[in-house]
Amino acid sequence: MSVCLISLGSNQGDRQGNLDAAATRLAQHPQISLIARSSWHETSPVGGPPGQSDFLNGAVKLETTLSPLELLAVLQQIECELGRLRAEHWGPRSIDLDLLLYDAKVLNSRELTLPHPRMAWRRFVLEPATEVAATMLHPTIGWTIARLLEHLNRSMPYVAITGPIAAGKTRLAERLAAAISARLISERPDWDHLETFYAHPANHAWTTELEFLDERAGLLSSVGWDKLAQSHQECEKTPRWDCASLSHPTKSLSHPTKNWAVSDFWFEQSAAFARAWLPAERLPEYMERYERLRQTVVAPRFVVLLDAPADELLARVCQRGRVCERPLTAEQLERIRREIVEQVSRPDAGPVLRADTLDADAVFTETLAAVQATE
Ligand code: PH2
Ligand code: MG
Ligand code: MG
Repeated sequence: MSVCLISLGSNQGDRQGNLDAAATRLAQHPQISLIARSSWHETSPVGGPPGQSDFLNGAVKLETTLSPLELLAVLQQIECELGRLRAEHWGPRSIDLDLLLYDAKVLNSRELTLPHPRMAWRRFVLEPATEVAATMLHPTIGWTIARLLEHLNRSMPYVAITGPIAAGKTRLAERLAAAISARLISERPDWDHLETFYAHPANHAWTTELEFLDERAGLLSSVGWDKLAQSHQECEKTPRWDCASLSHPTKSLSHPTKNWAVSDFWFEQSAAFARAWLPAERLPEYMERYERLRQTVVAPRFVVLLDAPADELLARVCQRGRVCERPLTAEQLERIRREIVEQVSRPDAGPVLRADTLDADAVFTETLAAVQATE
């Protein structure tokens, strides 16, 4: 028997009737036994077209002898029987059944991604899920469902954007900051130093990596964020989102988002760059300093990983024409890319939105929806 966690959502027709009917049909399936059912939560729509009605969301925990794909087929069958028409992406639906967790299975296939790729920062998923599966583990993040929800509640309203060189981190950070009136935390590399470094990486890696590390630690020092946290809590009392402006992402949002911060780097990416550039014998000394500084920086609510193949990165490096970056090779870019992907895959990285797409608009929309889902 496998233990599974399912989320349910409805914002069309008889919402409560739809959720009840879906839960009943699951319970009646010969190869499924329902273990627990959450209460139904009224939630604001996240993402999708403007003017959608509020959702009713819930979660169920079940045991089954069905395989992941068989269970997915059962969920789709029930959606279909309850009148789900697949139309617009993130559009209104009479019923949506999402497979969040199947034991501790990790799967990336065309039909199914496990765990559900967006579950870790969605309040409308985690609040009901905590009622039925507080102690279930998210297999890649390594946190329980209850801890993921606690992280949403306790972390600063802060998004860190990471990725290899020329992935588009600064562009996304600026665009997001403008859309939600967030404070932009931007690193300002010393281009002259970088030019010397890229010309002879072996000679200058130590000072360069320490400069990046210290600058990031300074920018993210938890000193000064306490006041921000307070004003954010006060803001919670006022309406959260201006839905009209959300559907036009170029307009800025008026409300609580003014307390968000966005950085065009992630503190932990320093360790990935250090592994890529430093000689192995200097790494322990670097890591000692890194671990000490890590205790002093603010942790993001979630990280956005911008990824692209090395040859695409190289093309963009050439295109943007920074003199200092000319010596960079595809091999070096690939090494950095690999180390960053490895870093975000570590259990202590917290929730990560992976954006493997080259479509900047799609990544922006996805990131904006993620910010909204945490609120
Ligand atoms: N589902 C979505 C997109 N947005 N918002 C809320 N509040 N509840 C949902 O279930 C939901 C959503 C995609 O499935
Ligand atoms: Mg869904
Ligand atoms: Mg779905």
